[in-house]
Amino acid sequence: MSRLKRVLIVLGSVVTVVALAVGGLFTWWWTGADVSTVGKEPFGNALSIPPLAKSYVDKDGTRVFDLRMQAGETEFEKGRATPTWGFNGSYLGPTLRAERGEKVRVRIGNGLDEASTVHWHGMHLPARMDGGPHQMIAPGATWSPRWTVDQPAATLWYHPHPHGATEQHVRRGLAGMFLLDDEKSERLDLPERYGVDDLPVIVQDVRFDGARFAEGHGTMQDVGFLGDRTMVNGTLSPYREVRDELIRLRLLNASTARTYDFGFPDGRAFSLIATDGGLLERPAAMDRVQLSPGERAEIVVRLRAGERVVLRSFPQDNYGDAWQRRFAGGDDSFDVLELRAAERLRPSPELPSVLAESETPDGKDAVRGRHFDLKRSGINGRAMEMSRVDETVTRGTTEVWTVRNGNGMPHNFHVHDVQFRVMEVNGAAPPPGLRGPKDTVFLPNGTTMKLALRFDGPADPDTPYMYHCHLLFHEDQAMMGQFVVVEKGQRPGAPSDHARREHH
Ligand SMILES: [Cu+2]
Repeated sequence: MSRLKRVLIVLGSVVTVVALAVGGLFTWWWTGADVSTVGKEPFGNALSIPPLAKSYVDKDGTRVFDLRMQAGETEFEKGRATPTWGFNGSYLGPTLRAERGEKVRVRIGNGLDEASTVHWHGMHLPARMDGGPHQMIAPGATWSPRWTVDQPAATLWYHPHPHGATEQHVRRGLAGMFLLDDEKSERLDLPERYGVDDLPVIVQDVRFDGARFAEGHGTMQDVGFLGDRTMVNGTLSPYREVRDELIRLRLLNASTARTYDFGFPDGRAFSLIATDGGLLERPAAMDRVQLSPGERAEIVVRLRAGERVVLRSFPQDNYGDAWQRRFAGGDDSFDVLELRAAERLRPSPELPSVLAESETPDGKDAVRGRHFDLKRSGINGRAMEMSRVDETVTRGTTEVWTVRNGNGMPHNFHVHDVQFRVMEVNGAAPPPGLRGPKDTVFLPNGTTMKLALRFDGPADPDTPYMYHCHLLFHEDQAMMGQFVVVEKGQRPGAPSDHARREHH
């Protein structure tokens, strides 16, 4: 054999071995890239239920709550203390509850060593009370926003919104529910005993690095932080014993980047009764409900005596291309919460066939349209600027906003102050899960949505509300814009380019 031939054979085998190794590595990397806790959760921890926040009514009739942001430690697993943040405790916060028509005030003390804010996600309220990036609370300071609840019964929530640090502050544990009731909802025969047949279900994904929360974003995870297991209300591997035939789950996706598609392993149908901003006109039978970060859904599920049922999050076909599904969470699946039905269940009344009258606009009286192109680098080609007002809307008018994602990765879209109606998804009528009042919608790549929004003020040309992607990593990276509500003919003001510090 010539020397050249020998060299070529050796070279050929080296190339083959390298190709096989690379192929094998790729296969290993690809098949190992999805995360699943299905069938692996021992469900050994009783689900914690956030306490209802104490409040009192002061002499002018205002319901007053006290919240304090604080650092602490939480034992998610016995003997392992994780540094966390919480409201009035070490992790998450109490559930605030108020009625339509009530005046409320929340006194928020910042016991942390950095500034933050508290935003009332889904609440219709004056811009100065919204708790966005312009209403910073300095360490040691107190902020006391007040407003009158003027919207239907709903499952809302609260969380920090400091520009550039929202992902960190929420992931450390600053989040809680804010439930609203109204006269009509109170008369409905729905499961409504908090913590008994009406359960708050705050879902977050988490990853541990020893005792600490891991923070890093994995390779290819351009959506932001993705955990390898889930918690409900801060409880890992949770179970809940229940004693009623019908159980209402108030699902809140409080994760920073992960989208879930909730359902049950046996494919049983459940009734969707409410979306972000409150009750649907009538219950919708579904077997899956998809929630991106910030979205809520209230579902009612029927249980049989003695059974154990797992709330599961399934892989999502609509999440994006194969690459996005594999590396950015779409193929992942989680066993989230086990419901353990007692041997004898209290009978529940049938769900009402009519729940509420829609209060969201239908868009027919829209005075103008706007377009929003979602890109990770910014909305409509502009990165968030604290001092720039992007959109000016007139108080008392309805608009149609067309939101489009062609950015190759999943995004969502949240608008402060309003509950809107989804008019169209890619030119078609919205599916049942998007027919109720919404403040946040999921837009996988290639999605265009038309939304009808009504801005009922009050006008404040100097203080903007936000619209943004609620994947908090994207939001922090400036995928956010500002709008002000003005009186007809009024010009927008000039918001400060740095966050105003609130003091005592
Ligand atoms: Cu995004």
